[in-house]
Amino acid sequence: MSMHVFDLRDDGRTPPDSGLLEIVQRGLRAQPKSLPSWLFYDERGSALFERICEQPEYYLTRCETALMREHAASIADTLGVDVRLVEYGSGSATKTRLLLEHMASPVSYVPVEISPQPLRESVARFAERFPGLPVQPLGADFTRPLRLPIPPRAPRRTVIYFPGSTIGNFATRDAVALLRKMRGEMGENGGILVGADLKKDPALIEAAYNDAAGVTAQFTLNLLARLNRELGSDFDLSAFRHRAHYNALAGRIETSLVSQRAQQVRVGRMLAKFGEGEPVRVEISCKYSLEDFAALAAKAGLEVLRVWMDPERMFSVHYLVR
Ligand code: AVI
Repeated sequence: MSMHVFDLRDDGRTPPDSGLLEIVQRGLRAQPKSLPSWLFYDERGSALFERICEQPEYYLTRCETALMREHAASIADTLGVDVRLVEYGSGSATKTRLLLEHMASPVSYVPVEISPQPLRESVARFAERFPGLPVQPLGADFTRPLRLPIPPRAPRRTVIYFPGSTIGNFATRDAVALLRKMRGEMGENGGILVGADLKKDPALIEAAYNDAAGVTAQFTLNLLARLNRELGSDFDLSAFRHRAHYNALAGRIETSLVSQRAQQVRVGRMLAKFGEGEPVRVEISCKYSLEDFAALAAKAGLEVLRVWMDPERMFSVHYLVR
């Protein structure tokens, strides 16, 4: 089990302890080249991600919010009373608010977030909206084992909320390891409420990652700007292009930065060579059928107790139990 948790450190989603330079050099030495997707989320990258969520092609946020508007009462009813709600991430304002509004006597709300500023904002937001609700922020990387704060009173159950299809950014083996870790944290009687994007017309999926306004392309390229700033590397941003392609066989979007010409880039003392058209993989976004997701959960020793979908059946939220 702890082996699996440590495996998560190489999954492309998990911020490391070891030096950034080392991680980047290792990724650029690999064949094919790849860089971890957590590198997207510096201040500008996080702001760009917010803008992605507003793009008309990026249906995920719109559909998950519609789902929560439609089903929050039923979801809250399924979770039951006296729940401690632990959210992986810093309180996706609308969705979490909708859920908490319908929950009967929640014991506490525990947002888990590695970046201090979003965590502070989340606490302020929820304290204002739910004055009677104990908010117990936890500054931590949710992919690592967590020590949850002692709740103000004994909860009937702990529910881990993981919205937004972030589970899809983990390869299967790492997603299973993460679900297994959650299974331990929720305890015997607990549950996991997790958002997952559904398989659908590949054209719709591809459009979501190739918005016409080019925000996703900016988001992807910002990764190189971040490396230039933080490592002093000399990536020429105009010599790389964003590419997001739906691999129907694997059921996932594969996002790469593609070198537009043969070039060399200095990264620390390393001179990284890129061929013309050579891709650097920076993200995967897995899409599931309901059966796929149930099979994934089963690998982690979990079963789907209930599933909800938005009216267009684009997005799903699953309630998993032991
Ligand atoms: C955070 N995650 C669920 C997003 C996704 O859809 O995979 C990240 C993203 N990458 C490009 N657009 C959005």
